[in-house]
Amino acid sequence: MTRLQIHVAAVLVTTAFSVSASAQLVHQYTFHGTGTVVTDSVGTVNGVLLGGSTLDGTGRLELDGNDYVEFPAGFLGSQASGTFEAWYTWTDVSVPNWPRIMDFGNSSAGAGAQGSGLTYLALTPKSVDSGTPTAAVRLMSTGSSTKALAASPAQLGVETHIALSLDATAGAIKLYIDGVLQQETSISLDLTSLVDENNWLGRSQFQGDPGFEGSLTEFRVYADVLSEAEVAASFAEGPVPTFVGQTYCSPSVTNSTGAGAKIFGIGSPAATENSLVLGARDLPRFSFSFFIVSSTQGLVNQPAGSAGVLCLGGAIGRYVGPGQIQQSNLAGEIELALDLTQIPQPNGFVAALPGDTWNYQAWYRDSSPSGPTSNFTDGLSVTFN
Ligand SMILES: [Ca+2]
Ligand SMILES: [Ca+2]
Repeated sequence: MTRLQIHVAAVLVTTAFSVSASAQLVHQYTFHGTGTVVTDSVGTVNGVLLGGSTLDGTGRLELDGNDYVEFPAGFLGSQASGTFEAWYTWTDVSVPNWPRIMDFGNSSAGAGAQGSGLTYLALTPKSVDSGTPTAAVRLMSTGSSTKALAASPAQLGVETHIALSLDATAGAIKLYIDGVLQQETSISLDLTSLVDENNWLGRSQFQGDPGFEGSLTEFRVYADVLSEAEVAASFAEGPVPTFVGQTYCSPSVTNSTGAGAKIFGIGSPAATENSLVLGARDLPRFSFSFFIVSSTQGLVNQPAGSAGVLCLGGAIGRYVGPGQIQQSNLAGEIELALDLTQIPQPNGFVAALPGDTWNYQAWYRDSSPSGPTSNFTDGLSVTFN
């Protein structure tokens, strides 16, 4: 399988995905699914989403400043060392000090409540110490915290990888940003000294700290210390992809497989990142297929003798350039990495701009008892930012 197919498979079946077979990944939260249960796709420790936010099926968790994820007390068990990594996007334009990406520990106010932090293992996009992303670790309730500071301020609105390792044997914490080691700081105690009573994403043990405003794409916990190379590889491989856009015109008309074919988008809705991949599944095996696109939605039943429904209107472009018409694979899937600067339209190519909405479908060949026919997936509407 290609890397994309592995990613897509991981998304579709919500299985674990990790770059390093040797690293002991013990918990992984990709934020796929819907509702308020944050599912552990490797271990069995689910979290619950509090504060009003709900998972929306995209694989990206939006936090509005008072939303947070709570994991059960005793999360870390007897683990002495470990690595914690997250992909986060911070969007708080007031750029306050000390919002938390994660904060595992306990507070003076007890279970479930913010007070004064007693012990904690925390990651923030900005500390007062440096104005940069910071790991702050305090493993006993007296004395000061141990910190590892990033070299540069967080970039607002940019997805960032942050990782913290605590090595009990070496007696050190390390902070990484986007796969690059920022600072190593000595520490004397290990994770068994942490009182992991309040284990939160997006919320601080301290009453006075701001909530986290932005989004989380993935959070992972390892039972061992990732090497610098492993952290760099994890950053390079990236999180399990996020679904992009909203499907509509669903379900599609059933085809010869007995199911209706489905379209999906993965990657980023940021026009400037130009990293949207379209996929279609539940196609007949080895059928010719291509994607179509329009800025307008429509609803035309059985156009030109097709068995399906055309869910686009207005000017409709077709992805039929070199390499774009495809034959579905054994699993009945196709995928196409789009060039958002080259959206085909009847009068030439146009570029996707922030604020634009484009609608997609896939058309495909199929067979029926009465002979060859064609069909369509459901529709996907993507608003770019
Ligand atoms: Ca995710
Ligand atoms: Ca809220």
